Amino acid sequence: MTDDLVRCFVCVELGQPVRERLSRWVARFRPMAPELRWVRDDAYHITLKFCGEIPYTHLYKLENALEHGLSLKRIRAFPLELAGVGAFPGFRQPRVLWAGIGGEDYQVQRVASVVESAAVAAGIEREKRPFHPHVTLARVPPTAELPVGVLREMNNSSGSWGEWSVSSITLMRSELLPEGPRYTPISILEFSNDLEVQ
Ligand code: 2AM
Repeated sequence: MTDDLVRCFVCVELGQPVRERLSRWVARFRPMAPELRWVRDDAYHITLKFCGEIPYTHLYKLENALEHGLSLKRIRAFPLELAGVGAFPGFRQPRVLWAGIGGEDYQVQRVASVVESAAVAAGIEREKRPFHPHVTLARVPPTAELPVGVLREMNNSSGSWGEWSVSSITLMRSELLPEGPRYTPISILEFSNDLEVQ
């Protein structure tokens, strides 16, 4: 790895009460499945775009393109609900366990599409897979025996962790450390709260 590259992604951070409720719910299952790689609750987020390792010059371009895109598309604060659990690619052979979005997700889809365009404008490769908003809770190591009972219980007991107002997105640095990834905000891009002129 060279010094002038930065591994980063753009995400939505959770409202604190929602993060705490989710964390308390997850804490019930963690001791039942220590073989899973559980994400620390302070690292919970919804990834909008994973940029990979990019040169710092791209980072400045990305920040500018994000600001421009959010303003051009008139992105304003919107409510988002966190509800329900799921697994990638599915519960049969899960690799990732996640919490999902309740109700309509078109607002977050719209922000993700602004972010994708900004990233492409900044020279970052376009994502080919469809965007599926989620908060990763745990990863299942390939060698781990599947905690089928825990998965079933998680599935049966999940509900809504509440709603918060999304008023910004975060450009986050990710450092891969032996003890797990460390995420540090590089910049927080606030949505404009100008009133629409009727
Ligand atoms: P996830 O949201 O499903 O956990 C930082 O690594 C974030 O970027 C994670 O939240 C991760 O996925 C997401 N991400 C998306 N594509 C990735 C990739 N190819 N490698 C690493 N992280 C990726």
